[in-house]
Amino acid sequence: MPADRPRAFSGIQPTAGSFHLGNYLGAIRQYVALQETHDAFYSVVDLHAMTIPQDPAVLRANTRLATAQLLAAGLDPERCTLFVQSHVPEHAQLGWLMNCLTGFGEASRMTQFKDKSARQGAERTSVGLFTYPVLQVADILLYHARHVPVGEDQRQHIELTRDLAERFNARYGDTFTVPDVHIVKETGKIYDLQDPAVKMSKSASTPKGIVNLLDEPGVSAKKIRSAVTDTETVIRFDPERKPGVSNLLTVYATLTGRTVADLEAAYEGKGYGALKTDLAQVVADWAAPFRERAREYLDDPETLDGILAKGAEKARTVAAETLAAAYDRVGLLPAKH
Ligand code: ATP
Ligand code: LTN
Repeated sequence: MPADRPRAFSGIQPTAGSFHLGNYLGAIRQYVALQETHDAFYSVVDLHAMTIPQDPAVLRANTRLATAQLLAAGLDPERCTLFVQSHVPEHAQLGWLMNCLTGFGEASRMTQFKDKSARQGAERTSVGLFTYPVLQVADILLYHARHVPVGEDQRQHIELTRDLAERFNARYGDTFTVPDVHIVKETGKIYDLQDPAVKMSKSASTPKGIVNLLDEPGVSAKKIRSAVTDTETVIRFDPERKPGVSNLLTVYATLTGRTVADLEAAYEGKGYGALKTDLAQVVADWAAPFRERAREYLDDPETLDGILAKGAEKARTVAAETLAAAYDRVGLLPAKH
């Protein structure tokens, strides 16, 4: 990988068996695109997944499953560095320094934490969930990432990353690259099929509201056909007044490469039923080879683990250097070997 390419970094949690359309269109698709133009690092962030209770065997299986899906979606280990977060201990180590740089009030303002902890209740919410955005900051800063491809829900965490990088640099001297958020406007927020006012989410959506990438085509088709729309009949992109239909048009356009205007013209005079049936087919056509490729990787855990081992080795080279510089800057006494 040419060294003059800007760095990109993103992480994705192995918290559910299957990724959903929001993950793919909002984030993973951008990972695939950026590996062509950037020196890209992508991590299956298993330490982040632990912020909510995980069954150990399921977490282990889901970590491989997440990796297989990223590869199936088009990540190429020759073009990017793909690794598991816990294989690179520097993430937790820099995370501690960042915890000590973050204000309690500042962390308390993270809206994703507020939403999730409100849903679970304070007693069942771990301190790990509270400091989760700070670990994310460490993930990004370790690689001097310039661009961080994510969905809209992550914007505040990237802003925190910028703030902490600037704070560290101001206090201890220039050490970290201040990253830019990379959110694609059209697909940064894909909505729940049953409630087009909220994002499609692994943890918050009802099963009917999510299209899982690994689901059988029949299951996804049924969900798409019962997507909530509105009482009109005209197929028009208008997120304010017609959020359900607009969401379907976004998914349709992105998966096919057609423009929304082209779709509006093609469906003029047709009903929502036709749009939904066709979209179900578009999703099925996209998902079939994806599922097949994911299955192939899962059937060959040695290859999968080999890819992750190589990725971790490459990631560690970069991460260790950054961590050493940060330790030095803050005044930790180096160990003598
Ligand atoms: P949860 O809602 O339980 O936090 P999630 O479904 O958001 O989980 P994550 O693993 O947190 O999944 O997200 C992985 C990536 O997918 C992130 O970059 C996130 O911004 C993006 N993403 C998640 N949901 C959507 C969505 N509905 N639309 C666009 N991007 C999304
Ligand atoms: N918090 C993110 C996952 C994540 C991430 C990162 C994203 C962890 N570390 C670093 C971008 C960069 C999420 O919940 N989707």
